[in-house]
Amino acid sequence: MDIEESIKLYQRALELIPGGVNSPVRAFKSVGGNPRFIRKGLGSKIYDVDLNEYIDFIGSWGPHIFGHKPDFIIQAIKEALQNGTSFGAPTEAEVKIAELICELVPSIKMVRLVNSGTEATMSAIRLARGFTKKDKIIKFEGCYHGHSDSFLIKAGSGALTFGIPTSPGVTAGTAADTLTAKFNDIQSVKELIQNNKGQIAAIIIEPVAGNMGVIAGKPDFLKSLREICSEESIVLIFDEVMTGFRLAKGGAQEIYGIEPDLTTLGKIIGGGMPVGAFGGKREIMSLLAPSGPVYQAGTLSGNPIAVSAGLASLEYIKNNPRIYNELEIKSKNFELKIREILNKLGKNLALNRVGSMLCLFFCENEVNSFDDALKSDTQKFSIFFNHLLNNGIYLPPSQFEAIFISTSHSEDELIYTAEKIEEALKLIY
Ligand code: KE4
Repeated sequence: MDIEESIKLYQRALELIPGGVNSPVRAFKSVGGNPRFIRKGLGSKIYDVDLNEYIDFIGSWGPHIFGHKPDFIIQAIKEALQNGTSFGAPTEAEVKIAELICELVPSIKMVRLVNSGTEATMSAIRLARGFTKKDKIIKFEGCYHGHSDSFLIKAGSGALTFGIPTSPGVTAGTAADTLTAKFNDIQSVKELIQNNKGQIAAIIIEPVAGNMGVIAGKPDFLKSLREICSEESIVLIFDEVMTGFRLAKGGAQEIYGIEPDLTTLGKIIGGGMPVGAFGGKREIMSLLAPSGPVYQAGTLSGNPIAVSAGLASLEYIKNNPRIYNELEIKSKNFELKIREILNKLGKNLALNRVGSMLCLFFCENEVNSFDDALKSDTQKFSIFFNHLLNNGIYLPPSQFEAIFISTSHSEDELIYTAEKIEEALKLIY
């Protein structure tokens, strides 16, 4: 596969952009080789600057549940562009998307738009601290909530991929206020609460973790978390930046039937443009400036072009809820194909799937926790990744990410991908 132009661009990028990329996980560091510079995407495909074609299972890390360049999103952006790009003043579109988010996610009674998932989670934590007048937070090892200081403690995603789950530059004071528990281990949460009685403002969790590979929160674990937070006056925050509108129109909380106090959103609500949001109980949200004292702001928050893409995305979801059934059938069939291959090879690798998010771990037995995920053989994953890449299949370049299936992936593409997965596994084992 000729990747000459990508190589040249990477060399130029490395001169001026740290690591040659604007987000670390894009650099292919853990899988080796030259990142592909992408020129365009259409449906389930992306094309690099050497015009190589790939079936895309990253989908821009989650936003593209409908695949690249869906007509209804492009049309919405074109229409919004006729009126200009940004006003720094309220617009009708922001009211419409707020109404839609609150309609689709009933636990959200009020919502504030921001520009990324990081801004959403960072602001939600500040709000929870302002509401409870307590300082500490609990997060879970392997969960990733963006790159604000409070969360770069034993974080997942790129931080985990590069072996820097706790980042330099995070002060001891900040780190002291972030306690880490074990995912799916309610005892570890109870111990932290016992040892920090009355000091914990919030517990933030990905109800289905997508940043240490894919690991579902166990229903009884999440239910206990809800109960404990209610008993201890701790704000329960579901970070649904990835799972929101991905797993169901109401996100993971709809599937589990659990109502968090606050929810953070991103990715799909921007339809590929930079939009994040956080929302939840009215008595908490109303503490936000200018209605309350907890400050939060943003020049481009609610940007009309970005919101137009998000609005089109959510309106499509509202009008076509059957997409989740279709995605479930498509994703389950894909999972079964891979399980058949693993059975044929006699390899009991862990394959986790929730809806259209899945991950094949290069370790035997089950993966239900961060410690389990760490047992994965990242060398084997690298061989797997590169075999697929060289056969025109673009997976997340890390064992600790999620594969996303979209409405635009065809049955033939999934069959082809399964065939290449079988080839790669035969190379490895
Ligand atoms: P952003 O700031 O990247 O928009 O969102 C941060 C974030 C928050 N919460 C969850 C559950 C997330 O998954 C993310 C971001 N996800 C990663 C992919 N695993 C972003 C990819 C990247 O860092 O380039």
